[in-house]
Amino acid sequence: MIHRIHQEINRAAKIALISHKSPDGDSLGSVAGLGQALMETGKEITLFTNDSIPGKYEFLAEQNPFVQYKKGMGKDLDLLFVLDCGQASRLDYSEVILTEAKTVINIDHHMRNPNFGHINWVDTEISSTCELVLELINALKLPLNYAGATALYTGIVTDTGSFMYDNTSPKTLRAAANLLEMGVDKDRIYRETYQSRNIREVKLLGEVLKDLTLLFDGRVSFTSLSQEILKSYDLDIQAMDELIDFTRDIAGVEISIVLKEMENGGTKIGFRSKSDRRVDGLARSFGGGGHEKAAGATVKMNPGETKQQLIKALEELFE
Ligand SMILES: [Mn+2]
Repeated sequence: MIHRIHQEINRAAKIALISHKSPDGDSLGSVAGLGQALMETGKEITLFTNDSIPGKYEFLAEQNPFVQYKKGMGKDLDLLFVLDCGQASRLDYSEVILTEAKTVINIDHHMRNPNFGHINWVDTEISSTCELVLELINALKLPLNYAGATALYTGIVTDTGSFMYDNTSPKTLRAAANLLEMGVDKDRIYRETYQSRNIREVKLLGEVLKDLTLLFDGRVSFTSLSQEILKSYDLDIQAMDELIDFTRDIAGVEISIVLKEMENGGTKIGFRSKSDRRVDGLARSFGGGGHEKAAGATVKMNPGETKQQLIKALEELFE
């Protein structure tokens, strides 16, 4: 696998990397991490995003030359890396780039990634795409600079819930330790990622939690965020991502679900689990996907209807 990727890199003059829509730390981190390492090879490298970068990752945007992808920009690419993208549709309007680039390499850690690339390196056991990318960088002996190391550390920290989730392995901690030895400023990463909340987000949290409901004998928590409330706090749908972790952490809760109303009236569903009950299958039955303990889906129904459908699906799960 690594040999084939190496061959493709050697053969290519123009290379790009792209993240998924609503980018998270792992998605931006893996694009920037591998991108920075490849930039050192002297080839022409472009780091694409296809969505706005959330404020908490602004520090990554300062250190890395991200470019918002527009249709046609992938036309003369020899090689495209799609990173942390569990399915092609997660590329949203940028999905067309898969046909623009000559060769596509898909590197990911999501369950049931359909291997949409010409070359596919999918490891569902690993903590994060960033950990996988670090493995690749080390195997190819590519140089990793400060910005690249910072980006990879950010992805590992965010995808492991700061090394709390069970996807954290001894290898993950060794990878993180290697990055710290390279001089990564972990304090700044924590401050930017977790400790730079907008006061409106915190106030919104207070209001939303008032309507938190527990179902299935307290084992499932539901919280909803309407467009109306988001607008009244002048926030967008990416606001308060941590709400779902907060409600997962209630004693007795096994699965937490957050329903966010989208501007088009549909619903973005987030799932988290802290028990053996997996949420990836649940997300898949609503057209989404993800990991055993963290998954998501987007549906056309409004949050009220979505909740009713989810309750039906959960009744089967808890039978
Ligand atoms: Mn990831």
